[in-house]
Amino acid sequence: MSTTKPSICRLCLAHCGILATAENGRLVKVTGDPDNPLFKGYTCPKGRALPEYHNHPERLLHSVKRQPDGGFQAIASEAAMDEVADRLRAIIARHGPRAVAIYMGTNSLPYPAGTACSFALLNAIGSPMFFTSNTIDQPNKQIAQALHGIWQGGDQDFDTADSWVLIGVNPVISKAAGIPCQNPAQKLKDAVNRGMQLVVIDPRKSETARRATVHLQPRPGEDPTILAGMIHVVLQEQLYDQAFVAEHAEGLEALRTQVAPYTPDYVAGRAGIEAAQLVRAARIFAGARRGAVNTGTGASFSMNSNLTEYLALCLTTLCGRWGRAGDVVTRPNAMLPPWQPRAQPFPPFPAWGFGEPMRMRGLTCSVAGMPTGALAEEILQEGEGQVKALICLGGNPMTAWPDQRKTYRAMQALDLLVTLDPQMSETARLAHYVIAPMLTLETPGMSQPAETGKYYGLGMGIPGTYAQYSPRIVEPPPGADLLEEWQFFHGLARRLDLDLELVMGYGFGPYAESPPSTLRLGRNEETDTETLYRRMAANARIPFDEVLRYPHGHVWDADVRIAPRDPDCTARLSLADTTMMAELQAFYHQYAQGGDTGDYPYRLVPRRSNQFMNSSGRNIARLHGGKTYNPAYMHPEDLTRLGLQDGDQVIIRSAYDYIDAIVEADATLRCGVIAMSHGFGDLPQDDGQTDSESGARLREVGSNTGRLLNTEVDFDPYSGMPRIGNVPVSVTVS
Ligand SMILES: Nc1nc2c(c(=O)[nH]1)N[C@H]1C(S)=C(S)[C@@H](COP(=O)(O)OP(=O)(O)OC[C@H]3O[C@@H](n4cnc5c(=O)[nH]c(N)nc54)[C@H](O)[C@@H]3O)O[C@H]1N2
Ligand SMILES: Nc1nc2c(c(=O)[nH]1)N[C@H]1C(S)=C(S)[C@@H](COP(=O)(O)OP(=O)(O)OC[C@H]3O[C@@H](n4cnc5c(=O)[nH]c(N)nc54)[C@H](O)[C@@H]3O)O[C@H]1N2
Ligand code: SF4
Ligand SMILES: [Mo]
Repeated sequence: MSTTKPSICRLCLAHCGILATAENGRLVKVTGDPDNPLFKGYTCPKGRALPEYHNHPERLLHSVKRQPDGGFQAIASEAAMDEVADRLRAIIARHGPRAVAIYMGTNSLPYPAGTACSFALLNAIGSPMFFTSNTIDQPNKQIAQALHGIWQGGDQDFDTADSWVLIGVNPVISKAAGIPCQNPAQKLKDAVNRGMQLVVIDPRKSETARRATVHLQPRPGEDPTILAGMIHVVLQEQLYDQAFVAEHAEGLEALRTQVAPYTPDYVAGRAGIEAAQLVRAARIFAGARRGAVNTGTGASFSMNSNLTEYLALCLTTLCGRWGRAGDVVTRPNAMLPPWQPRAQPFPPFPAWGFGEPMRMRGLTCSVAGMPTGALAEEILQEGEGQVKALICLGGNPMTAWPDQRKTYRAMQALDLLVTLDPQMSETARLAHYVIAPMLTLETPGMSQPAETGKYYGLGMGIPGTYAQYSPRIVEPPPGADLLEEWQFFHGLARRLDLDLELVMGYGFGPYAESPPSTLRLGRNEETDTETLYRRMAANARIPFDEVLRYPHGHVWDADVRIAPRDPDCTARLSLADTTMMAELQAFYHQYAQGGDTGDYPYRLVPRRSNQFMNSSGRNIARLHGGKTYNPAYMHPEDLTRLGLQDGDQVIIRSAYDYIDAIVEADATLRCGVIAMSHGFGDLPQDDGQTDSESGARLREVGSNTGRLLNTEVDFDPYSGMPRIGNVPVSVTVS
C-alpha cells in the first residue's frame, strides 16, 4: 500500500515542506510539496534523499556499547540508559557536576524537545557545561548585536528590497542566511529581475555572487577592511540617513575617526580589489531605499569576525536599513509568541565575561554560549573541574571541532563518551555508548525551530507568519529499538531522580521579544512528542490546533506593524563600542606591520556542498555520485604554476599539521585561495600506513580540514572560536 503525506524536511534550517511517500510502511520517495504555500514545491537534493537516509543499510537500528576489545555490541535502549545513568552518577559523585558536559551539533535542530530536555537535564544535574556548534560557527553574530544593540523593529524584507549586501555567505547553496531559504536561487533571480542591486563580497564567484551587480573578490580575511572602507565612503559622501542616526544611534564621530584611514585606495591595496568597485558598492547600498547586510561563515571563520559583524551592523544603521514605524514586521512569529515591536533600539548589553569560567585562556561564557573551541582542552587539562563525561547529540566533534588530533586525544581521555547518532560516525567510533535515534520522518516535526533562526543572526528565520506541523510519517523499521532524543534525556532524568524544567527563550542574552517560558516534565510523567510540541508552542501567535488544520503549512495574514518609538525610550544603537573601535585601530596597524605569508602562500577557506550537510550524506550514493571525498578546489592558474592537474594528490600544510588532499580546478576562485568543505576524512588511527594505502583511503573518505587548525593560537578572546577559514597553508606535490 502506498501513501503520500505532507511533511517537513528538517535536514537544514530551511525546513522545506515536502511530500513523503511510503510503501508498506517504508519511506520510498520525497519530493517538494507544490501545495506548500511558502516553498511551492521546492526541495534540494539532500531532502529528496531522505528515503536513503532512513533506509540506509549502515543505519543503527539498535544502540551499541563499546566492548573491552574495542568492538561494539548491541544493547537494549533501556539497558543503555540504565548504564549511562549509573556511570553519570558515579562521575558526579566523584568529580562533581561540572565534570559532565553536553555538546549539541547541527542535527539537534530537527528535535527541539531533545535540545530542551538535554539542557534541562544538565541544569538539573547542576552542570553549566552546555556547548553547541554555535561557538564554532557564527558566535560573532550575537556578540556584535550585543555590542551594537538590537533594532527591535527587525530587518527589512528581501522581497521588497532594492539592494542587498552579502558577505562570506552563499545562501543559494547553504540556505543559511541572507536570501530567504525557501528556494533562494529563484528568490534571488526574481529579485535581480525586479531590479535589486546585489553586492557580494567573497573570494570565490559563488553561485550567489554570479548574480551580483558588484562582486568584490578580495583576499580572505579583509571583510573588516572592506566594511570600514564602505562606511568611510558613506560618511564622506554624506550618503547616510542623518535623521535616523540622530534619533537612534550614538558614536558617529568616533566611528568617523576610526574609519578615516580606510580610504578606498588603502582598502583596495590591502584587500586586493578595485577602489572604484568599493566606492560603487557603497553607493549602491547607501543610495537604495531598502535592503540589508548579511554575513556567513566565510566572514566568521577568518578572524576579527566580531568586528566584521559589528561594522556590518553599523553600515545597516547608518543607512537606516531597519524596519520602520508603520512597516509590516518581516518576522512576526507564528509558532513563537506574538509580540509588538517598536521602531527603537534595545540598548547594547554585555557580550561576554559571565557564567562559568573556562579553566583556560581567560575564556568565559558569552551571549553565543560556552566556547566549544576550548572544550577539548577542558577534557584534557587535569585538575579540579575537569570534564570527564560528554554527551553529544546531533554532532560529530571528530570531523567538526578544530584541531582534530587534540579532539581525538580528548575523546579518548573521557571516562564516558555517549553520542546519539544514526550511524557510526567518526565520533561514535570512539564512544562508549552510541544511542540509536529515530530519524526525522519517524518523529513529529514543526516549523518552530526554523523560526528561531532569527535569534541567531540577521537574515535568518522565516519571513512571514508561516507554520507547519507534521505527525510521524513512517514507523521505525521493524525490529528496531530506537529512542527520540528527548526520550533519552528524560530516561536519564528518571534514573537520576531528577525532574526537567524545559526553558523556551525568545531572544538571546537579556534581549527577548517576550519573557522565557518554562515547562516542567516530571521524572515519571508519561508524555509524547506531539504533547511536548503542543506545550512548547503554547504561547504561540498561531494556536497549535490552528496550525494542525493545515497539513501543507499555511501563511497567515497577521499584518503586524511596527509601532513608533516610545517617547520615553532613551536607548541608542552604538556605532563606536570601545572594544570594537580599539580592534579596528589595531587591525589597521597589524597590516602596516606586514603579512605572515612567507612559508604558507595560500589561504584555505570553507565551502559548503549542495549534496552534503556537513559530515552527513557522505555514504549516500545518490548524493555523492561516486565521489566520496572533498576536493581541494584551486584556481587553474595555481594548478598550472604547481604543475598539477585535476585529481592529483597534494599535501596541504599549515603551521600546525598537514593533510593529504586531491586537487580540482575551479576558476571561480581568486588565485591563491583554496576552498574545501569540512566534515570529511578519517580518524587519526585510520591513517594509512603506506603511501598507496593512504592514497586509496583519501579517495574514499577525503581530508579532515580541522587537522590544520589550532585552537590556542589565533582565537577570538570572547567566543573562543579559532581561525577556521583564511588559514595560511602551503601546497606541495606528494
Ligand atoms: N574545518 C572546519 N571546521 C568546521 C566548519 C568548517 O567549515 N570547517 N564548520 C563549522 C560549523 S559552521 C559547524 S555548524 C560545525 C558542525 O558541527 P557538528 O554539528 O558537530 O557536525 P555535523 O557534521 O553537522 O554532525 C552531525 C552529526 O549528526 C548525525 N545525525 C544525522 N542525522 C541525525 C539525526 O537525525 N539525529 C541525530 N541525533 N544525529 C543525526 C550525523 O551522522 C553526524 O554525525 O562544524 C564546524 N567546524
Ligand atoms: N548544502 C548545505 N547547506 C548547509 C550546510 C552544508 O554543509 N551543506 N551547512 C550548514 C551550516 S552548519 C552552516 S553554518 C551554513 C553556512 O552557510 P554559509 O555561511 O553560506 O557557508 P558557505 O556556503 O560555505 O559560504 C561561505 C562563503 O564564504 C566565502 N569565504 C571564504 N572565506 C571568506 C572570507 O574571508 N571573506 C568573505 N567575505 N568570504 C569568504 C566562501 O568562498 C563561500 O562562498 O550552511 C548550512 N547549510
Ligand atoms: S534545503 Fe534543507 S530543508 Fe530543504 S530539502 Fe534541502 S536539506 Fe531539506
Ligand atoms: Mo554551522
